[in-house]
Amino acid sequence: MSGLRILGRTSSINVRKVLWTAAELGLAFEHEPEWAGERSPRTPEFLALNPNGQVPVILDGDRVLWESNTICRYLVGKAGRTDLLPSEPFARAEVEMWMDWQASELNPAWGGAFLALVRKVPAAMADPAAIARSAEAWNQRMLLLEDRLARTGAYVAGEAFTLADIPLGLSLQRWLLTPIDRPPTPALAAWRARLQGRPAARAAVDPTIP
Ligand SMILES: N[C@@H](CCC(=O)N[C@@H](CS)C(=O)NCC(=O)O)C(=O)O
Repeated sequence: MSGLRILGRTSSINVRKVLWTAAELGLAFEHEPEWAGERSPRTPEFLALNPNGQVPVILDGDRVLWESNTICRYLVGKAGRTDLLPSEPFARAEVEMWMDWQASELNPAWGGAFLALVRKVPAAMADPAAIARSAEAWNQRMLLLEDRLARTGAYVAGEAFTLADIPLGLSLQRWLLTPIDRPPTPALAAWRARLQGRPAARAAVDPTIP
């Protein structure tokens, strides 16, 4: 089959990274939101695409990729959009640094609080101390991001919008829509307004989905 297919439910923040990136690039694609929704990603059919049994997965023709940040970098690279992911090694590494930070430091911090308070997973809801610890760790990392945005005064990697703004912008939305006590974050609020002004973000991102 030719064409780009994006597999995965829209409630997944990792799927939304890919949808937003595709919108920024103006790509034509087919979205299959039933995966990890009404269709299990643990079937042999899906596991043949991604042995982790997770979304997102993309098929670009008959070529398959998984890992959301990698998919976003691939799509941007294929489109030749060096404004979103620079070719100069240091500038590129700065963008990738913040993308990796989202995946490896920020994302694990919200686990307990998000699963309990938004997903309402019973095992997570049963441990209030773990929820409080997660909320505290999450807030601490969001304050680090607040400090970064206060310094750049614009976007995560500097004056211009880059690929780093996509995973982190979605992470900010998740934080704001999770019922925890949050410290004031004026630089994040100003950045969110800038992101929400982007036509691709308005088209691809439902601002009510945590
Ligand atoms: N590191 C992976 C994580 C993917 C992931 O955690 N996907 C979740 C949804 S956000 C998933 O598919 N969970 C299995 C399920 O919902 O059945 C990525 O960034 O793509």
